[in-house]
Amino acid sequence: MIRNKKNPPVVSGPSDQPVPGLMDRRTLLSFGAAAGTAAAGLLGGSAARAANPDNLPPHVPEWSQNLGVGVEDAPYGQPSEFESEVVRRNVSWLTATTESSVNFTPLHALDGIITPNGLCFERHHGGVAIIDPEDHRFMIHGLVERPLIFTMRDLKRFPRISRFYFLECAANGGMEWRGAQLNSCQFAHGMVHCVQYSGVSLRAILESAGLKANAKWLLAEGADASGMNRTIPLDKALDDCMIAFSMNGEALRPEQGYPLRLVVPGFEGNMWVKWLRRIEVGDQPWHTREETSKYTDLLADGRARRFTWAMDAKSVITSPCPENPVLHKGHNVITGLAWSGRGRIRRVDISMDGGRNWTAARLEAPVLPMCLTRFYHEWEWRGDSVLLESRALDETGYVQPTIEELRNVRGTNSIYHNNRIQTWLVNANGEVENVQVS
Ligand SMILES: Nc1nc2c(c(=O)[nH]1)N[C@H]1C(S)=C(S)[C@@H](COP(=O)(O)O)O[C@H]1N2
Ligand SMILES: [Mo]
Repeated sequence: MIRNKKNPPVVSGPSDQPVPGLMDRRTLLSFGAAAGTAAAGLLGGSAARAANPDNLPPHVPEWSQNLGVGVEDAPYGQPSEFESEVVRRNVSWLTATTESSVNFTPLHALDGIITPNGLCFERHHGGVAIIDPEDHRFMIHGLVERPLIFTMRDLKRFPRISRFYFLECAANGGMEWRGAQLNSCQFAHGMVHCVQYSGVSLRAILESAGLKANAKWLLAEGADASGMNRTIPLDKALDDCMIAFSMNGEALRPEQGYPLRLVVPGFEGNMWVKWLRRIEVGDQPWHTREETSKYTDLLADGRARRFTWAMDAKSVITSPCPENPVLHKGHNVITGLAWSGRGRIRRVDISMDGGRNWTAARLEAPVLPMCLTRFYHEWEWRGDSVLLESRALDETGYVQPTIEELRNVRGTNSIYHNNRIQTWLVNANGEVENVQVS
């Protein structure tokens, strides 16, 4: 077993704070103070805060004795101040500048399948472009009958669709190829988010421009300083791509591409061009920087895979995890997320012994294609050390591989597309560590 080598700079949890005493569910219910502390730890990493006895039964708590805050105080709602630890975080040593950088979704603190807009990880190559939608134009040109330039208002008159999809950066988990590195669910897995997009189908836009007979490929380009661009195969564009202007019901956030982004369901995040300014139609791939020097998979023999578009099935247990130690013996809920860029998740298996024996977890509805799927598993913990794993299977029959199986095919030159089975070592004191088993 290989233990993680580096601790990330900012993670609250077992390394900073003592894990509260272990207790069974009955004891927990009769000691409300301890229960409050434990719950705070699970949700926000603030496990050390002790309850104020003046607010506990039989006292009337302070918030019941005074009027609350008036409605005008928060024209745009914010999370409770007690959730201030639930934020995107970056790893300061990872990139030289914040304009070409990434931060990570706090997966360990979320439930269900939707990522709140303010917690969606961000990845950009030239900073967040601040675009006035009145001045934004989207152009379609190349091998089309009618080159067109659209305003945002033009686009909003097309038939509208709304769909739930995950977006995962191909580099998610990319630091873990040579061993467990980051003792954190957020840093080892948080380059993924899942929201409901609203917009128009790319097919409708392409049809309005009229494709020429030799049209086979598209180039999508962003209006940010990086002018990031990627080649998209026409089949995919006509199948399920979207041009989105909303996420989770409101306008896209600036960091997610306001006012317009391309949605390429199931494909690597790099192809989901933000601040979308043009699509050029061509008859062959462009082989831009982002699909040659970057976002290709270097194999052991020195050759690189040309395109790796679809994100293979993957899963991770988000509790327990390094940020969420196990606080109680006896009954516990294991939960996590599974996803596949090739369709629906069919099953998620849980192992307590590093992958020797498996039992199926319960998938929570809805189970949608190319969308995060939430799973739960009931667990009686006896206080022994456990090698906890989850393994996703998708509707194509694909099974999430071990790191060993991945290395056998891919070698260790890779950065991208690391969908290995994650092992969390639950120690006898309840602390959880990122480890790799072989
Ligand atoms: N125009 C533009 N689009 C972009 C990028 C960018 O830097 N510029 N980054 C890409 C990468 S590498 C990823 S993983 C996703 C990240 O999307 P998010 O910031 O919404 O999480 O956007 C992609 N689209
Ligand atoms: Mo990415």
